[in-house]
Amino acid sequence: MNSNFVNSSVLIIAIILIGNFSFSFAEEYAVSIPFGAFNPELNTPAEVWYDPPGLSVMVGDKVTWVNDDREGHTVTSGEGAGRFNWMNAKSLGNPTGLFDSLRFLPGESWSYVFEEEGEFNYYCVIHPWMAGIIFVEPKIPDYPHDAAGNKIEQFPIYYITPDKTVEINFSWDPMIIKTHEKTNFIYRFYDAVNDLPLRKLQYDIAILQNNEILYKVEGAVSGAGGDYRQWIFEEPGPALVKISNIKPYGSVAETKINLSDNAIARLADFSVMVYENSEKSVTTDKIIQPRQTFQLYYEIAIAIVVIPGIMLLIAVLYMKNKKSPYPYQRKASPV
Ligand SMILES: [Cu+2]
Repeated sequence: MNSNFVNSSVLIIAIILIGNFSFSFAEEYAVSIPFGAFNPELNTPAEVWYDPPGLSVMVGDKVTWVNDDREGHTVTSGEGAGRFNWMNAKSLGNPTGLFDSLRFLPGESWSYVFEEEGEFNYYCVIHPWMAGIIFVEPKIPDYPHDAAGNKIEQFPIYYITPDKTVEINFSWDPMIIKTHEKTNFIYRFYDAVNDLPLRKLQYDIAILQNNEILYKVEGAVSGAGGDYRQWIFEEPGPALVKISNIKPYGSVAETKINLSDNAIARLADFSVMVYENSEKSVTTDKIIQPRQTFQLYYEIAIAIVVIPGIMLLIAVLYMKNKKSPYPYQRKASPV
């Protein structure tokens, strides 16, 4: 083995390691421009204009479009014309100016890094029927955090109420909250002075989002001094779990501290962030399917075979009824 080879191997390994290190938080995706995308006709060999036509990525991810067709294409942010609008010369598409690959040839590719969340339509300015969409979702931290994105260093959270009487241990599971998925809010109450579990307590718990109370109930703990609530969020965005009005349940709380006086300052707000669950959100209605050959044949088949068949059946039944003017008499005759 010569030293040149060894040196270049080391260099390559170093590049790979550095590369992996610096890109470890961003994913890379590929979108193919399939053969036939240049052809706007219904029997185009392209199943989709861009493959996949809709793609979900996260902020910071890189998407590379590869031209597998036989003509040059562009990836231009904005709304395409649609096949039929283009055919009627009504539209050539509307670029937004956010990104534009300009024309790239068969075998070539073009990349773009999405730095903002949102939905980004794109199309080809040369063939304005070609359209695709990229859904860019916020980067989800892999650690527990509040609604502002602040990292929670100690989880469960140890929180002491403003009146310094009650400590609440509060956590949620799973740690990253997503829409359409069960979240458990788990909490325990402790005597903040003596660090003993508080049993026989009652409290109010509410879940709020977008200035709306999603859930509110009066809870009570006994036994282990803990409780939990299960919730499924429908909408992404910041949410708040409010525990308030903590007071003894019944006459006496099993504690050395006095919880019988004013409970107004005995409260806690825990903010959380709810993320869009991309696996469960339906985006298929936004996905464009160019190839309609099969569907067209199917519709023609209905027109040629099924409709005349039904008409024939109706005609036969009608004739049958005409032939028997006295159906009730005939039915009665065998007696
Ligand atoms: Cu094109």
